[in-house]
Amino acid sequence: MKIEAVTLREIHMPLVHFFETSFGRVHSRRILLVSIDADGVRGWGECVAGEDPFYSPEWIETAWPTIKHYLAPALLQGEVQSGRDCATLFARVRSHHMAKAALENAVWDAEARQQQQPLWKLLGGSRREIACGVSIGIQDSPEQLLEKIETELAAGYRRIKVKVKPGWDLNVLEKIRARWADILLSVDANSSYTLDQVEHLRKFDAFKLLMIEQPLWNDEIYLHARLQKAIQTAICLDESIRHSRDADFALEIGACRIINIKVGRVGGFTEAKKVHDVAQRHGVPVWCGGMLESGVGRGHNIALSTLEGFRLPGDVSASKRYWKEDIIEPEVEVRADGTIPISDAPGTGYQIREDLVKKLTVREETFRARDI
Ligand code: OSB
Ligand code: MG
Repeated sequence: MKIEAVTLREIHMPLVHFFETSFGRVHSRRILLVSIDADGVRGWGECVAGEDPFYSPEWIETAWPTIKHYLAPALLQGEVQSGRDCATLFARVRSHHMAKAALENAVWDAEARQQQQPLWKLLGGSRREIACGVSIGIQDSPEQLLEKIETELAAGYRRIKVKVKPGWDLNVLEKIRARWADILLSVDANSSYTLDQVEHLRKFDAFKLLMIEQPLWNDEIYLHARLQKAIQTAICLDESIRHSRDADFALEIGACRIINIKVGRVGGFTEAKKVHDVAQRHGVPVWCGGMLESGVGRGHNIALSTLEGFRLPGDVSASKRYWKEDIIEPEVEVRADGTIPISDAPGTGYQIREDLVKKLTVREETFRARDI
């Protein structure tokens, strides 16, 4: 594979509805897209770093220069045969997983298009449809949350996840369970509790949740094992799992019973597959997390979710829940039974609307092999 150019673009896309987690509310996304040109095909990747360093230390303003000064030059100078080679090439740069994933995934994307193969097959997937859940942020009122849940259930989604934080937790769960006693329900705390709140967290057990996602510190695994021993509800780790060694450690010490895989958080498809494999070895289910992606990242999440171990519905939902108009064609649609069918088309099966991307672009920079 001869990689001729790497292009970074920042696009702005307002969300249809704001999204609020324990660390803040976002109304509009600044999305960093990466494209690579190689042997006459173009591969796309999305950097899922946020507008702020609140979910993890990375944000859009660290990703851009990290790609510009380190990762893109490494890719343009290196001998890359496939997406699999990228992780080694980027290893000298510590962390910056979301920046690395954007580039690595663009290479996988290009490789799939070049080989006229579906990306999901290249990744080793087997599922012909994937199960979808939704992540619903903190709302202005519990009534607004119930309305949202009602809409998503009517659309067919198979699992409802609600964001929680101290002050927006047991009170809303009571209201949800009073109305829907049996739905598949989980919560995501995004690290908003501490271990001295174990008595409070034990009260979540009454609501028969599928899981509680990342209750404690974003950079902590051991104390989650202490918490998991003290509560019945299965813990799912998100922020804490940065790579497959974290996953192995967490499962060995019993820090969680489920793992959320986000390809950006772990640094690309290669590492995401490794996390998946570790979980499989431990007999633990994984599911695909979301980062409010545009169609580029969404298409990649769908491909990843076809791997066998993705046994629980992911935060992979329809484009229209986020965007008035997505940058892919067709948009991601979810069927009435809460699934997305997997296409046999080459690449992701979704085409990038380059005209629309161009219209939404607020900054753009291209790096070429000959400039280095
Ligand atoms: O913790 O899963 C999370 C969005 C931004 C940052 C962190 C998280 C989320 C979500 C959104 O839950 C999932 C989605 O893309 O719908
Ligand atoms: Mg989460």
